[in-house]
Amino acid sequence: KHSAASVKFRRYYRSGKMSLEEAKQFAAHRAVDEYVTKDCIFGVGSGSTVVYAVQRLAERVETENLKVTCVPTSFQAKQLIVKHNLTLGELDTNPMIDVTIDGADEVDANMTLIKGGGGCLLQEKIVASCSKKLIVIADYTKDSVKLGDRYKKGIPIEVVPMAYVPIQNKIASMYGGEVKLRKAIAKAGPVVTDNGNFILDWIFTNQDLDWDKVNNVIKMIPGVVETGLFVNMCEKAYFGQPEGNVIER
Ligand code: ABF
Repeated sequence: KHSAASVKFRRYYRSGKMSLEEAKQFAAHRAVDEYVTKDCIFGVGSGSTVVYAVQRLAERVETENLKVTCVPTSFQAKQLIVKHNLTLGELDTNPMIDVTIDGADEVDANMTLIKGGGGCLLQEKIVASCSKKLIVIADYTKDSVKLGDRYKKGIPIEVVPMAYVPIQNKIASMYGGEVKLRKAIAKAGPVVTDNGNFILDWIFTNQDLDWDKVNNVIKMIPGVVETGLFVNMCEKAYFGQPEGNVIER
């Protein structure tokens, strides 16, 4: 039996009036308008939701004549900055970032994130760690209670290529689940990140792990470069909703 609200949503959704993309756009615009209020150093995340944030930022820079320097978190982010004629910066010259807006694959009740579905987690975490605030923007499908409720592709882990097999074995033996080498779509070869590393996706089974502890243990395995677990890093998350509103937490 479907609730009245979900019947309404289905009809609304089927009407084509409201797409997932619009939900992302609502969240992105809200975040930029709330957190970019003056000249600043701005961290640009990766993924599809951030595209709407950069579009909004470019509009605001133009109309309000804002001085914003944008630090990318991936080749894709860099291209986005250049495409919108925004000022490109980097950590060498801008090691302290005022606010970073980025996407996520899942956000749990404690604001722990899974990131890296797009393979950009290393630079995303570095830039986030240099930012006074990390703001996450997403559509409603990312808003979970526990990690793994919705996102089933596992926690991405960036590793040095020569060590991927022993790391796979160690994670599986410590925590169970399945640890897969991420393959490039339609090709036999592995995905290689902007940093020349491989990605392992750890499909975990136990959703009640202490993710802060897990993150630290996995990071200590020689050959692990970074994990897609962002623990205690996210200041606020905006989730675009099918009805066009935005839930923030
Ligand atoms: C990036 O955006 C990644 O960390 C994450 O996997 C991805 C989410 O992509 P999208 O915004 O397209 O859902 O930040």
